[in-house]
Amino acid sequence: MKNILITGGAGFIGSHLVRLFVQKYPNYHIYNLDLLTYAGNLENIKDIEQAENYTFLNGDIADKKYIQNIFKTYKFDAVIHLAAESHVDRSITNPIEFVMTNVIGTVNLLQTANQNWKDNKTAKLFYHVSTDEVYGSLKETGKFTETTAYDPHSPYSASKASSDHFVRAYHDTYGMPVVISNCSNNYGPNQFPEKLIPLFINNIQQEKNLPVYGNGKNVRDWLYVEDHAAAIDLIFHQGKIGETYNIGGNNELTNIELIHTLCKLLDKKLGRKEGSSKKLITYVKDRSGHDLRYAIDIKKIHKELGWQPTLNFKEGLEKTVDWYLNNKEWLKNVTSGAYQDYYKKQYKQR
Ligand code: NAD
Ligand code: TDX
Repeated sequence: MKNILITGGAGFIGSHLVRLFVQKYPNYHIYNLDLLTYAGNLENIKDIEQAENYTFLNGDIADKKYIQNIFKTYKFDAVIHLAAESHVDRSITNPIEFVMTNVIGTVNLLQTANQNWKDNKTAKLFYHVSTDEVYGSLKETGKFTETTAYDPHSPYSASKASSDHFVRAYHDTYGMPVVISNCSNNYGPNQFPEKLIPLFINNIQQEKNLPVYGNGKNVRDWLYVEDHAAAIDLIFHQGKIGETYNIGGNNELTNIELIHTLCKLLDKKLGRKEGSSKKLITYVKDRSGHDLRYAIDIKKIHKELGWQPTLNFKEGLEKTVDWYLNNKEWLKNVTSGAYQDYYKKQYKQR
């Protein structure tokens, strides 16, 4: 029996990972620690909440006393750390929150794990889940590898870069058994509708404008969320201590290409005339510090661990759209209340 702490398991990627681990590993006990911020939602993991090998813990990763207590009580063998503030636009208006959770929270977890594991590090692991945004922005060619120099531009990516550095510092200084992965843009069910794909699915349904930042030519490399969870599973079990693995979808698209595909698909699914959703596209003021292009070289994880994406973008996008259309209640719940204020503030000057 292994006791595994997964942080951020009520969020988008975390909920898919918690489900995978609870169902696939009955001999692990999964402790899901989440503060349930605006982005955390227990509905995301409702189907597994009664499982015998699952416990939900409601707390803040930056709360020193709380984290010390749960480490003492549950004697974790491993941590898979996903809890974070994750939206770039919010980091531009509220950078301190990103420092508190992404930097202080991560160091607090590292420090507590290190204290608790210092006499016996055998079979322990601190797995830090990070992003490709730490590498900065690419021009038209080239891809991020594990040795690309860090060059973050947004408060979000700067906070994630900082947390990555602390994870490596704990490995180098204290011999903490760590592993890091840096992944490209995820999409799929349960993603909060502040991120491009679910935001636009929601707006198209409601026939609201689709606010495209700048000229729409920024490029992202999209990966279906379950493929990311599968990569984390593989790295957790077979990754080498102290190593970094890049994870990506081999699927680069300009935002406008993606948006056109999404519009066409939704016209079909909603039984609307072809071309009607496209009319909602509105070019708005660009995001400050907007990175032009992200692309991930997945050679290392492919060669060493045999991982590659399994879903192509067409299948993944269709599954995603179907999920949102079949879960209108979920979408309605998360877009009521505070979301309305966020939306007004974020998009009013654009
Ligand atoms: P998300 O915003 O959907 O979920 C984050 C979760 O963390 C939420 O459930 C929230 O309640 C929880 N949380 C926030 N602050 C907390 C705190 N102080 N203490 C405890 N819990 C807290 O994020 P996501 O998109 O699922 O991303 C998960 C992780 O993966 C993040 O670390 C992110 O940087 C990384 N990542 C995301 C993507 C992506 O495309 N979404 C890509 C690469 C890496
Ligand atoms: O309203 C919008 N209009 C728009 O044009 C929004 C919300 C986004 N965009 C653009 C900005 C980006 O070029 O779409 C692209 C994708 O934007 P986001 O969904 O905000 O994602 P991004 O900024 O690329 O970051 C994501 O990928 C890496 C996640 O939010 C991060 O958590 C992850 O680390």
